Amino acid sequence: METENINHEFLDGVLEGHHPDVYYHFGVSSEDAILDPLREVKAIVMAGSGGRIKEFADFWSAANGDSPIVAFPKEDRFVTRYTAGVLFASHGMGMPSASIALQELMRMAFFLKDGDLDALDEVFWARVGTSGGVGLPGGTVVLSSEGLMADLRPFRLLRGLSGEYWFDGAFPEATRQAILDANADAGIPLETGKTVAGNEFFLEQYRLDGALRLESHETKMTWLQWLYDSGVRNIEMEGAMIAGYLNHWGFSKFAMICTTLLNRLEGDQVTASPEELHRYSEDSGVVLFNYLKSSLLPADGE
Ligand code: R2B
Ligand code: URA
Repeated sequence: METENINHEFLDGVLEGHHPDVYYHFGVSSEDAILDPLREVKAIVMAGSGGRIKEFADFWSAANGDSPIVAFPKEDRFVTRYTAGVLFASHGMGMPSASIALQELMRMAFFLKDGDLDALDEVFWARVGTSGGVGLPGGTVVLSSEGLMADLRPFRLLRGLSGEYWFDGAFPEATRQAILDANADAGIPLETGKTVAGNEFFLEQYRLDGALRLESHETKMTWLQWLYDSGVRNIEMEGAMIAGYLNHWGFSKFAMICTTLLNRLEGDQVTASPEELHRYSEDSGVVLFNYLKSSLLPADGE
């Protein structure tokens, strides 16, 4: 872990009892007993939608002998469930929303692990989501090797007085390989590649079907081809920030698992049927759970 990048000035005071930490958008604080069982957390799984979080938690509870599910009371921003060592939390759409969820989850993880950096580094983080494929058909699950912004540079934020804050978008190779290994027999089309996070579903993803249209067919195809030639295989809206923040604290186990809903080289509109969308979404969950089972559940016979 990169301890110098952790906000000890604020977070150590929580551990020392000087002040609580209020995870405002999750509706809980470090003083709430609801967090007690979460001290055992081994994985934190994020997804865009709250519905998905509830389905994931139900599945993981059933896979663990109907393990009890803890639900945070506030659900108007993010939906959260904890069961059998895994904290599932929604993050909404886009980096401004997901960064709020992630910063509060990182603070919560620090508190839950009592500031023990070795224990913290054992926690596996994942975002499971949807994306537009770049040269891949709908229904392909992409494991991200790197998260970049639309200009193929890493995530950055405005630093009002002096330029920008920059982050490292790499996803750890060993975790990616472990997920691939856990899914070798899954029968799900799995690819690895770079992922672009757009700040906008339409304009920063060069769609021509938005209310605003600022690109032509030629500029769109030039951008998409540049992405493809640079090793990008899908486009979504959070990964560059998520990798950047987790790298900033120095976590070593995290991944992004996103299914493609369409091939952006062939179009802009998501025309897959509800049944296809459901299957695509299930597949990315299967890839996650195969890994969680291989890494968190005791092997047969133990
Ligand atoms: C993928 O899908 C959402 C937009 O439809 C967004 O959250 C993302 O990254
Ligand atoms: N999510 C995105 O951000 N882009 C797509 O094309 C599909 C899903």
